[in-house]
Amino acid sequence: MLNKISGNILRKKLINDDLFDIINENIRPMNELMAYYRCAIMEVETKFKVLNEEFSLQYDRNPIEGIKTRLKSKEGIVRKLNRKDLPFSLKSIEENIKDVAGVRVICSFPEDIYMLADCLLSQDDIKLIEKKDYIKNPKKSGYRSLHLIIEVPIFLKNEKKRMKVEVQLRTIAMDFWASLEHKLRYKKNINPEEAEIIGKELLECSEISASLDKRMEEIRNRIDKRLE
Ligand code: 0O2
Repeated sequence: MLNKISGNILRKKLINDDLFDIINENIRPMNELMAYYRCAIMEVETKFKVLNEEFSLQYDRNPIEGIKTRLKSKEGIVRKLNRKDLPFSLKSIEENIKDVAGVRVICSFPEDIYMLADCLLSQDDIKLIEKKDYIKNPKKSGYRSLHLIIEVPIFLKNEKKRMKVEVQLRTIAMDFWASLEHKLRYKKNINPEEAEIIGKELLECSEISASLDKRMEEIRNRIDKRLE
């Protein structure tokens, strides 16, 4: 009963114009920042679509099988700031959270990953911030992908803003593996022993899948040579 009364008093004290001002002051800039990240995703996605189109015209093949994009949720951003013990501010998000905007490019062959990364990074409006090559140096789990953190400009009414975007480039096989492994990572009801056994099996699968990628690429190159 006392809890209910004090709850009601607190509610009356909190729900006033000041509270709405606080919410508006903070929500609006956050929504604006998220919109800028969405624009940056569109810019990067278009760049890859243009490259795919050019290859399709010049070489009669598409190096890109698919592009997936995602904007990190506000909850995800807050959790990451908290995990890394970083300040909760828009400045801190822009400076420290490099994967708010994510673009995943799925290719058929490993060589295409490096070719596309080189093409993107040679564009004069793109700045490379960080590169992690989990194909040459796979993670302990067996995870493979090429990660690039880039900065891309977006052009607003009165200003140009440079936004960070995380680009993950991987083959269809690497993507297939990562989505299954991701399920294991986030399944809460698998006991540790079972998770270890599945983890070992997934590691083995990642090696089989990498060697399949390599063999398929060699076959593709042999076919291409014959057609020359
Ligand atoms: P989501 O929902 O996929 O975005 P950092 O961002 O640099 O502070 P970290 O861990 O060093 O953190 O980044 P890293 O390892 O370069 O890349 C993180 C992202 O890569 C993950 O995003 C996954 O998408 C992917 N990734 C990295 N390692 C693995 C792995 O072992 N298995 C799978 N399936 N994916 C992996 P998030 O943050 O997990 O979430």
